[in-house]
Order: sequence, then C-alpha cells, then structure tokens
Amino acid sequence: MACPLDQAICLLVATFHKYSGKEGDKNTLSKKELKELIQKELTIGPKLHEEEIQNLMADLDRNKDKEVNFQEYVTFLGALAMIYNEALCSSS
Ligand SMILES: [Ca+2]
Ligand SMILES: [Ca+2]
Repeated sequence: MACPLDQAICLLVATFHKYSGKEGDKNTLSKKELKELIQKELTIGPKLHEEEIQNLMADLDRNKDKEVNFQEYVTFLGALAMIYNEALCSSS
C-alpha cells in the first residue's frame, strides 16, 4: 500500500466507515454521522452552517432514505474533487 493514490482511496473508504459505524446502520451515514465527518475531516466543515449541512444532506441522499450510503458518499467526493480541481486550476 505504498502507492499514493491507493493510500488516498483507502483513506476515503476508511473515513466513511470511521463515521458510518457510530450509530444505526453500520454501512450508511446518518445526518449526525455525516455532519461529524464533514466537520472533522474537511477544512470547510467548521465554516458550514447547520442549514447548509441540511441542504447538503438532502442533495446527497438520492434515494431519500435519510441516510448517506457509500455510493452517495462517492458522489459527494466526486463533487469535492471537482471543486478542488477548479480551485487548483484557477490559482495556477
Ligand atoms: Ca450509521
Ligand atoms: Ca440515501
């Protein structure tokens, strides 16, 4: 596991499970778990208001079961990657 991209992907997977296992279904993030993940793992987290996290949750929860499953989490990471890419490209 010395390859950087492998490590990055494993970290993305491990981060999901670090929070998803805290309450309810072990394989999905409740709103509380998602909020904690965002606040502890992302620079932007502490700056988000409760309402923004609510909206984000509603956006991510494609199948409307009030939980964020792994597939929905991957969509979120994809969106974040797009934002970071834009930020990196516009600053260079
Ligand atoms: Ca859970
Ligand atoms: Ca869902």
